[in-house]
Amino acid sequence: TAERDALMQKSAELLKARNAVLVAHYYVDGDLQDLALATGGCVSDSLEMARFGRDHEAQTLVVAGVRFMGESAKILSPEKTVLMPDLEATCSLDLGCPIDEFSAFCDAHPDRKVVVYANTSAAVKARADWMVTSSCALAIVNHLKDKGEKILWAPDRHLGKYIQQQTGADMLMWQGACIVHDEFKGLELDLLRKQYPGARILVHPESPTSVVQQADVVGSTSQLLKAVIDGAEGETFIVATDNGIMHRMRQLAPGKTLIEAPTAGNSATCKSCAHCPWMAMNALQGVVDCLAKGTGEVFVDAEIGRKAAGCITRMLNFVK
Ligand code: CIZ
Ligand code: SF4
Repeated sequence: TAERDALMQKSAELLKARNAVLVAHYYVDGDLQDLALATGGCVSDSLEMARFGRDHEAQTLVVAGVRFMGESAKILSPEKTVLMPDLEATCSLDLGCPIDEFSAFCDAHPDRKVVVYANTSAAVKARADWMVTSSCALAIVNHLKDKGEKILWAPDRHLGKYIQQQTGADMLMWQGACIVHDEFKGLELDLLRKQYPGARILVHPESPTSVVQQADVVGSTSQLLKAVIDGAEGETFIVATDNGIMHRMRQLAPGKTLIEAPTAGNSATCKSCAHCPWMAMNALQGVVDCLAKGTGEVFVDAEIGRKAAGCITRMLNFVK
């Protein structure tokens, strides 16, 4: 529409005028993803977003995603200005792992290495030994297991269980979940699979075990995207992750058929159920507002940021 085009243009002008770059997650609105790519920014998962923001020369980072992504950007680049289209955009994993309770849990198990998922607050990361994302969690947990370490894992219980099964590591688990991925249904997926016998099943490991068990590929958003791109021409995929990713999948793999994995009730064809309400808070108007008015600035306490940087940097050095 004309309104959308005007907002796109206004955003692009402001990004340039403010020496800012847009760093967007695969789950945000397709317009924001397109804007990021058209203006020299990136569309990616939380691992790549962190790296991209750290390495980019722009003085201002606009992070379209959820709160912990803005915080990680600020932690890695304390000298940069980090803005978000909507600071209220959070995550059920972050909300479900408050620092006081988490810290007490860690204190009760001093013999364990504390490994936290990226989807946590800066304070939780500051209490951890390692941060991981779903792209590198298996490799890092394997590394710790090989060193004979026992692990305290937080906060996603499904991802934790998957990694424990794959690695055989000794993992004590926080019981958090992603409200989006937790809704994928194993029984309905099984029915859908029978309707599309040739389809390959792609699953993000924040999904329940009954769904992960049916996967041909289990992986992070970027790994699932790669599986679609690498697939045969005309191949069909059933995708169990936030449906925001469909935008980029369709752009990069136009010849493939993509079907959303079922979420609610008995419907095997439930549409648009799996979308994160916090990712959805990111809008073009928010990009314009934060750049024009300086709203949505992310601040992280300096001492917490310094400690959290240690565990994020440990991961980035491990994966490079
Ligand atoms: O579900 C999320 O928030 C994901 C997949 C984050 C990430 O690692 O990109
Ligand atoms: Fe958090 Fe799930 Fe939303 Fe990702 S999709 S931000 S894990 S609630």
